[in-house]
Amino acid sequence: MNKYLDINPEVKEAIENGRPVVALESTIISHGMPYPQNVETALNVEKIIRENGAVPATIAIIGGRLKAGLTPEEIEYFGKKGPEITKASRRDLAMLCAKGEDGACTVTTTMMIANMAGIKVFATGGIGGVHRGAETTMDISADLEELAQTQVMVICAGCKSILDIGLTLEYLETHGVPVIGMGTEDMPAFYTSKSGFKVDYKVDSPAELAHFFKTHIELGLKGGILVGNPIPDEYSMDPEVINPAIDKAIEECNSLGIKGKATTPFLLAKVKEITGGDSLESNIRLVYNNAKVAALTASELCK
Ligand code: PSU
Ligand code: MN
Repeated sequence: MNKYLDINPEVKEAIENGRPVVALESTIISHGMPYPQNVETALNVEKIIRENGAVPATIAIIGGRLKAGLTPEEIEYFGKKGPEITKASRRDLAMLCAKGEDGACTVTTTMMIANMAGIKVFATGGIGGVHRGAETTMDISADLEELAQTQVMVICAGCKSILDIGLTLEYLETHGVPVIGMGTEDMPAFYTSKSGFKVDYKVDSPAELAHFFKTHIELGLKGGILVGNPIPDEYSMDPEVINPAIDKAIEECNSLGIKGKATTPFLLAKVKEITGGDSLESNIRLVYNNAKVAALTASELCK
């Protein structure tokens, strides 16, 4: 085992006995939602995963140790410290371990650490992707590169239209990452169930998804797969409300000259500010929905 990795006892026991485990990220806790809703959501997500037959493993870096599985106290710590904790992508991993510091794991580092621990299924809200205007800024999330090289299934509610969803799908195609729709042929757009872009394949159940992923693994294909699980209708937002809010957030981001790793957290916070609590409620609900599908899929994968 990697000498920097700590797997929490319950998670370890599950992995060793071939029982289902679902990885969860910590950037969504410390950078994606305000306190205390972030802690409440993270704990509820773990509960939903248990109720659906799997063991949750929230992933983070604490004092330079890579943690697969956090205690409720550690989740509280990440939620309370919030954006003060370094947002950790692939490039940050070695330095955080070398210095013995904390890091909030993005989709990228969660995939990396899940893979080190032997966890194959990961649930989150949204992934990073190709930003609008990337033709000139070259702002493309490391999440896409990680999907291209690490064999973990990521279940999300699609990408937010803070990104260029069409270009994000083109990038994934180039890198050979299959994009699967859970019960849909449309790539979901996070707050809404349809982006207007097609996924590569549609599946209709966690069993079908697990069968597909098992085949991907048995073929020895190196990268991950991306699953777009649409937000339930009752929680989806009105495009006429969310789209102008996103446009306004991007405008502000550009005029303030915000760049690099600060871009995504700024846009997420701005959209929330403009739409009030509505987008936060939708965000929380879609994460719950992804957690359930992930737990059921992980269970099927273990059969
Ligand atoms: N998109 C969301 N919510 C999030 C993120 C993205 O809708 O919380 C977070 C995830 O942790 C994701 C990261 O991996 O932002 C991507 O950041 P960047 O675009 O800087 O790669
Ligand atoms: Mn970026």
